[in-house]
Amino acid sequence: MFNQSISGSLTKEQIDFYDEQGYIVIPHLLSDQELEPAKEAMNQKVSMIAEELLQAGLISDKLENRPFKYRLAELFANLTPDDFLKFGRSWRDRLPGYFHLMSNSKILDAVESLIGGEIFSNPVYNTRPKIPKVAAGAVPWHQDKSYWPDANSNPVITVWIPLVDANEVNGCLHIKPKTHRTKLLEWHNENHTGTGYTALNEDQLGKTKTVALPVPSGSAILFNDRCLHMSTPNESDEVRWSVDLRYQPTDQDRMPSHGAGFLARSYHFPERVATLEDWFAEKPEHEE
Ligand SMILES: O=C(O)CCC(=O)C(=O)O
Repeated sequence: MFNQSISGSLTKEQIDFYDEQGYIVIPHLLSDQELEPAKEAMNQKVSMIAEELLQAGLISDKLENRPFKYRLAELFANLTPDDFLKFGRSWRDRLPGYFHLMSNSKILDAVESLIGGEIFSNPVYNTRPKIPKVAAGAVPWHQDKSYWPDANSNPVITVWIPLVDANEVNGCLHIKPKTHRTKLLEWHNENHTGTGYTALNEDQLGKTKTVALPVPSGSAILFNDRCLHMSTPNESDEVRWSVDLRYQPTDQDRMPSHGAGFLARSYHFPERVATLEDWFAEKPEHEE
């Protein structure tokens, strides 16, 4: 039941779960229609990659009519992991579809329940095309904060959204509940996939049981940046498409060394909420 004293869209039960466990799953938060602009951005990049592979003589067919779920996997089916990694293990393009997704009111409503209504969209957002047989798709155990250890920003909330059904075959997210109150653990950079992901050793993971989080497309998993998480390899024949977006209160370190984030929601200064044009110009706020 809607609780008048809580702003945003989460129920008290959901907020309590998040506070206690360090994460919350919101099944089917976004519809296919709401995911479409981001999918369009991903398709645009895939077409660019296909063109480059064709020009380089690595493929003979751009597979233009293959479905979103399969095309990128099939383009690289006979190529090497290095061929794939040339395009990056994750992507952070400034395409309109990503801005629209990061500004989606259903996402912001959920985040508002956890951090209030003055919301800054953190510069660290990723599109992850996890393709079969590329080891770099599997992300080792880590805390997101290991990527910004010196940032004075708290809390940073990751919103992880798959654009296909994510499951244990294609490499869904796994989490260690209740680890969000741990300190930042000493990490190392793994050295076998060519990605340099930050990683923790087995003996740093503690006794907390791992929870696998298979979720349908458009669901959201929100978690705190100290929460231990990882994802497994993609053993399917499809691409496990996902995005990870991040939000924090506006009065925190905006982490400019990671790029330009933007004011996504403000009740105090609604006129300062960034527009698409501001975002393209890397202006965190609208200035008029
Ligand atoms: O998408 C994945 O497989 C891993 C995501 C992740 O580690 C993150 O969002 O921090």
